[in-house]
Amino acid sequence: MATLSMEEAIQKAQELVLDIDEDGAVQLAKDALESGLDPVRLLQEGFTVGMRRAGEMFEAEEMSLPEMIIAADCMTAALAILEEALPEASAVEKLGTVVIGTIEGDVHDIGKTIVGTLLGVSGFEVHDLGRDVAIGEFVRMAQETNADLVGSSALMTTTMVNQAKLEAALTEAGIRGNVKTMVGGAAATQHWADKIGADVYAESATETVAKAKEAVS
Ligand code: B12
Repeated sequence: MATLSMEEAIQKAQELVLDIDEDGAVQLAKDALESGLDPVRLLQEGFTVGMRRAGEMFEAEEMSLPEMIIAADCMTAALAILEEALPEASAVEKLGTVVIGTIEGDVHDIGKTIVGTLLGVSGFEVHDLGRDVAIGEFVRMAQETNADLVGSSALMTTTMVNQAKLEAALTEAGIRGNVKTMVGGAAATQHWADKIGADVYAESATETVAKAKEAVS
């Protein structure tokens, strides 16, 4: 195998998602690791950018739903390989406890999983509730784990309203003062976070880690 450069790998990751080539995506992930490339950059600048482009193509009716499903499978398969190469948290001391999930009604979980994984390897104790998570489940888990941070992901305009409902539910349960909330996913913005009173908005997994550290410090 010829050694890959970071730029080549990023470019190839974007193309493979759009070509819906799962075997190619898996091979690229393996080759990139063998070449000693940064798995986080490959995820963020390569596969994620390709997935976003897939969404634009779907919206423009240049990609069908079944193709979008396979594109997502390509990214998930590559993620499974790259995840293993993420460095283990070096901090002996736990930075804080995070409850994270994709909000009720929404099944998009690739980005949320990357965020949860990166928070975990950065020293947070992460409770990933999965996707289409009932608002009450976020609240129950936050209470049970005495969470410092509660993060929700929303990718659709129809489901982002549930992030606002989560804010209200945490307040109603009397624990909003004890936790910081984080919102993300393609539907969320800084403006949305400000509007619903969420403490943190982040656009990417690395930005989430930086802001989560800041929020608990
Ligand atoms: C892949 C995908 C799917 C896959 C999901 C597979 C899976 N397991 O997740 C499948 C094919 C199943 C799917 C289904 C649907 N989808 Co879809 N999908 C996408 C697509 C193309 C990419 C999403 C993705 O994985 N991106 C890559 C990840 C890595 O990026 P990310 O999620 O943004 O995450 C990053 C950041 O946002 C941030 N982040 C993420 N979560 C969090 C959480 C916190 C707390 C923080 C701080 C940060 C953070 O960090 C992440 C890493 O950097 C998007 C397009 C887009 N622009 O997002 C459409 C998109 C979201 N889907 C869309 C639609 C309409 C649907 C369907 C309704 C289609 C249908 N007709 O059935 C269904 C929805 C079903 C449901 N109830 O949820 C629309 C939503 C439109 C809207 N504005 O509401 C989009 C925008 C496509 C489009 N342009 O039309 N989809």
